[in-house]
Amino acid sequence: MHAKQLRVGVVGATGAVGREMLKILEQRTFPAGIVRALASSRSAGREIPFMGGQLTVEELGEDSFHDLDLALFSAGGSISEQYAPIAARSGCVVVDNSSAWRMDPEVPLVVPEVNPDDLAWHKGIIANPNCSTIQMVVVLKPLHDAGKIKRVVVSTYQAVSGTGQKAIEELESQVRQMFNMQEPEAKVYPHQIAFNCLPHIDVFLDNDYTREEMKMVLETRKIMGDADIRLTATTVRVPVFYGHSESVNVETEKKISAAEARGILSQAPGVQVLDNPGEKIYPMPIHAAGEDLTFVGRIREDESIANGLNLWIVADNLRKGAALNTVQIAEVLVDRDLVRV
Ligand code: NAP
Ligand code: 3JN
Repeated sequence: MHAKQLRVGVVGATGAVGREMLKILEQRTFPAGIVRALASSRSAGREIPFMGGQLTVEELGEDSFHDLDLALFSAGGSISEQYAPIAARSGCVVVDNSSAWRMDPEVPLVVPEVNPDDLAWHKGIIANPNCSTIQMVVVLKPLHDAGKIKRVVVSTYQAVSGTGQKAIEELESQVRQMFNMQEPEAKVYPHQIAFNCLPHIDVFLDNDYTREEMKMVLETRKIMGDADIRLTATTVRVPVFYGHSESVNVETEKKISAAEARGILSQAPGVQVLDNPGEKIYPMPIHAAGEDLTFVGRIREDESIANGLNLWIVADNLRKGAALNTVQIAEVLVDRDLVRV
């Protein structure tokens, strides 16, 4: 079948990530003949604008995939666990945004700027990494190639859109409540998020790290193909709507000066260096929101060790962190003829 006739399903099409996926399919004129929007029975029948027309949301079911070639999933881990194998068995290739399949050795975990060749060994399911991992590895990979990374210490500043549509609404309504002298009501997060920071993303594990923190450790090693990289993370939710920021400290085997790092990163695919302290130029979430690149600045040598760098990395978490990376994976699958149509 010609690529133009690709039949694509978006699972979780009504959510924060799903809606961004539809936007990106449209913006990048993805070669789809048919696009179907799938979600739960709650939103079946709803209309979503797409390519100048409307898509009617269909309820996801086991028979949703037999006439699809490609499905982009963003409806949570339990939906992916249940439906991705059903889709793959029926010949529909899945690109999954959840953590359900990321660490499965049979499933490639891909950031197209870093490890596109891993797509060659897919068996029907491909995993999209966590947003905080994606924006970090597009910057780390060229530095790893230049000087071999030994250790990374990262702290994140993550926007509420990472939690989904209800969290975006919660920050909005808490800000409104506080300006009206009312008690802010917390339903999505365990504490008030407006004018606050929560060092708590996803659940706490037995080692007292959160699952978000451990995702960054394990996913980075798998994507970079280097089990020896040591990494430790602290992930923090901040009252920002769109755009995750990260403070990243990197120790390399071979010294990379700040000037060399700027040169390397200015050539890196998907990366833009914004680093001019004299002019007060550095990446910020207000500028990264709606953009496709990952921005890096505040590039400094870590003066406390021989071979260290400090970096500040910002990207749109719903785009590069989720929907865009998923669509980019799908584009590589199409370009390399890795979708069975
Ligand atoms: P969201 O705004 O809450 O949207 C959830 C979506 O899942 C909605 O479309 C919802 O449909 C759908 N859904 C829920 N239950 C369903 C069911 N039983 N059957 C079919 N569809 C169902 O959440 P989001 O922020 O878009 O995130 C969705 C998922 O994407 C997350 O759970 C996570 O796994 C993944 N994600 C990944 C990253 C990343 O870092 N790569 C970032 C964010 C999210 P209804 O409208 O019918 O409820
Ligand atoms: O919190 C963020 O900023 C990113 C959230 C990602 C997320 C949210 C709910 C479930 C994930 C993920 O992609 O890791 C999951 C999941 O475990 O699938």
